[in-house]
Order: sequence, then structure tokens, then C-alpha cells
Amino acid sequence: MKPIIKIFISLAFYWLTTNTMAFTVVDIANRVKELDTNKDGGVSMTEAEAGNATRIKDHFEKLDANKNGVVTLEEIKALNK
Ligand SMILES: [Ca+2]
Ligand SMILES: [Ca+2]
Repeated sequence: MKPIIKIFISLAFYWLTTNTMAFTVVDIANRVKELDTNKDGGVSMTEAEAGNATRIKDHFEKLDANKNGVVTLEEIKALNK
């Protein structure tokens, strides 16, 4: 394989993976917004239950890093790193 093609493929791969990751973060952000019915910027256990967010519910204690009873987008992002 010509080196230039190799570079092109790795660039395409890089573009693809970074875009996929960005999409996931946007996805999570939208989900948090959707679940956050009282608009305090985070998802409480009650909100997670009401919105059927099983993944947040099941990992609530782990996700709520500062233990304030609310899972924020930042906390989810920190765990997804
Ligand atoms: Ca909330
Ligand atoms: Ca928290």
C-alpha cells in the first residue's frame, strides 16, 4: 500500500471516531435535558425513574460523583472518559 493512502485512511478513521464521540456527547446532553424536568441542570433519582432512564438509575451512586443527589452532564462525561 502506498504511504499516502495509509495516511489518508488513518485520517479518515480519526475523523470518523472523533465525530462519533462528539455525537455521543450531544446525545447524552439531549437525554439529560429531556430527563431534567425541573430544569436544575441535573437528573435526580426521581427524574431518572420518571423518564425510565435505567442506565442512570442503575449507576446513580457511581454517576453522582459529588453526592448531591443529582447527576449532571459533567458527571456522566467524567465517567465516560
Ligand atoms: Ca433535575
Ligand atoms: Ca452530582
